[in-house]
Amino acid sequence: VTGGSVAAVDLGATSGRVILGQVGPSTLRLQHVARFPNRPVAVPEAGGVEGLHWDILGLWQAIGDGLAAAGRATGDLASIGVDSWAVDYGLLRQGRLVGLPYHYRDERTAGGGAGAGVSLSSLTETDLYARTGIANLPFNTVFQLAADRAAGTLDLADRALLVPDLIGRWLTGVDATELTNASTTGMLAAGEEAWDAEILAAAGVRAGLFAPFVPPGEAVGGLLRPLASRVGRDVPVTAVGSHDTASAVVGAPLLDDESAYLSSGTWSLLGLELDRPIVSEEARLAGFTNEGGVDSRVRFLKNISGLWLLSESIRAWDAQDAGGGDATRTDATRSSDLASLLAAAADVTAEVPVFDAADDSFTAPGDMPARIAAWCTSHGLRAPESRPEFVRSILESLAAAYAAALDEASRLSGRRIRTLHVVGGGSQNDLLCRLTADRTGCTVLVGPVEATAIGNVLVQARAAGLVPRSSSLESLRALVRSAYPPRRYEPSPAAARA
Ligand code: LFR
Repeated sequence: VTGGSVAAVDLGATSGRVILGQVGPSTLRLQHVARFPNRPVAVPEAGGVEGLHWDILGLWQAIGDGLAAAGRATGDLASIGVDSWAVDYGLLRQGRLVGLPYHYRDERTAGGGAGAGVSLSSLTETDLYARTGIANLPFNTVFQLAADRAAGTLDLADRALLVPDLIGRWLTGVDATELTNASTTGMLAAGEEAWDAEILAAAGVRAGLFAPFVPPGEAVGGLLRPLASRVGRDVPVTAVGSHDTASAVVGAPLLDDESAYLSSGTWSLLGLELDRPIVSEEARLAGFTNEGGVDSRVRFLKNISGLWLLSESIRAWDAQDAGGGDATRTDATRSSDLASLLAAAADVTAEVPVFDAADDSFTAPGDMPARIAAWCTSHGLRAPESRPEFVRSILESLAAAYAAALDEASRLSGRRIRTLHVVGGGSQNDLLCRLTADRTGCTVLVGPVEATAIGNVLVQARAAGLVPRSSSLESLRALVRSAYPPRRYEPSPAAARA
């Protein structure tokens, strides 16, 4: 075991990256070799928008360039792995894309899901949860496929590939369905590595539409010719936790059973790593999901909105300012620059409303401050007034949602939780970390920021033998902890957990 390099392709909410990981038994170093925008494309039609789609071909080109750069940056590239967000997919017929892959924030499934809009014959929300353990989010693949069926496009397809698997096909020529991401379709039997035949039938999905499963750590195939020569050698593509959150949980340096994780970015994914799913009605009502993790662990977590609330608010304010804005505001309250907004939010002393950050009404792109204000008004709360108040209200609401979700996770699993590991881009938000420690009463251990890329890198490194192939997730996390010692926030004395 002598170490070497692997390349992680990570397609995130605003950008895609190719990151080299240098890994050895006691080494873990990342080097960014390419960064490119990942902007969903709103395709217009008369009177509105046809749909919100992936810019999949633009990304593919950028990934090829990034991998070529990775090949130039190192002489010993041992593997490539791809991750992205969950649930989205491409439909193909005889290898050709049937239409543009949809982005899950497209409104075609808004307000949908079992029991509303999209029906899966006689399967109720309770049935679906008991069978899959997957929370009923309107954009789950199963509901998106139902929308495709209604539009007639599903019938055209002979193959569906989740986005990282679609990239995998273009890299290697091999179709596979990576298991952690497959769990987010809402069609896998809970705790098993098999489709639920009844759900497939109810959704009108033919057995065989999806490719055979591949677990994280297994080889997908070798690079196809033109790309292999650009990269400089025939590098194997390895399945990783291709659901970005699955990779982030690998990269979260959890210490023990009293540790929870919060993957903080566009979304806040807060939960526990378990050996077995919890599919009780109570867990369903609390909004918890049981996604597939690396090494067959279960990611028992809740989807809470995240810094999306803030980034969409800033987008709305920028648009207002470009249109002339409100001349009566002082400079500090007019700013839409993140750093100054956060500084001003830290100084807010007025009481701000706490709204339900997990509410579906905040999922689609739009005027977030207006939606937050509407939520507050319809729940009898005074809406925030200034921009700093909105920002403070968003961060307080996120922290409050984390505290509530931690209590639920603890109650449902019977575990006591003392430590919350915050990883991902949102972990850089100092005010949010502070509010999180105070509202949860937990010790908050922060970092690494790049947990997703690290999880992607480590699963490949283990498969390639750059660290012992027998390494447990615990020993991979020990490597993370020593390479990226976490920053610590303690709750203020009045807030500490009893
Ligand atoms: C985070 C994430 C979440 C998933 C959401 C939509 O990036 O993958 O885990 O629920 O995006 O796919």
